[in-house]
Amino acid sequence: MALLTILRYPDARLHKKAKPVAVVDERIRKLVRDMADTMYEAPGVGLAATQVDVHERVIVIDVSDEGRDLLVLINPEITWKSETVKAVEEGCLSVPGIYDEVERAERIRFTALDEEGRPYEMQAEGLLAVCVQHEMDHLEGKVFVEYLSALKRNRIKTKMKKAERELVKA
Ligand code: GNR
Ligand code: NI
Repeated sequence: MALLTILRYPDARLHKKAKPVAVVDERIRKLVRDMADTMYEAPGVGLAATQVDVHERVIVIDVSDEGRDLLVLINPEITWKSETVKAVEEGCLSVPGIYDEVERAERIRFTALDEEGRPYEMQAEGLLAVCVQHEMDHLEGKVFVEYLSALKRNRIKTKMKKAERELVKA
């Protein structure tokens, strides 16, 4: 088992746009395993490769109660979004301790490849729909705090930088 380091906001590398995976091979399957270990250990319900400084389009999600229902999304594309949106409180492993509401499409359909490179399509609602949209934003270099007001975002930046300094001192 290998745990990866999760980048913390504000880190410029969180704003890099991820490139599509060309072939789903053993290297990608190892990345998926390490990302899943890192997500479960955190613990979190999702993790995008961008957060572990790998700029390829790979996401792991597990929104199950017991936490052993891993969903792997490689090169995901949203093919449909409901017009209805819902504001849900979000958090992010790259912005620990910060929670705020973000409006997302209530229901989505998406396509992706699994860890064997097989294409699939899925419809999602509830926490899964929120999580897929949150993780796909990471692949575009977007962190959820960018939906908040500049005032809130600047407060969060200051708080995160202070926490970072405390960590370095300790
Ligand atoms: O663990 C996580 N919980 C969460 C809760 C509400 C909305 C989105 C998320 S994703 C987050 C893990 C994470 O940062 N993924 O990028
Ligand atoms: Ni996140």
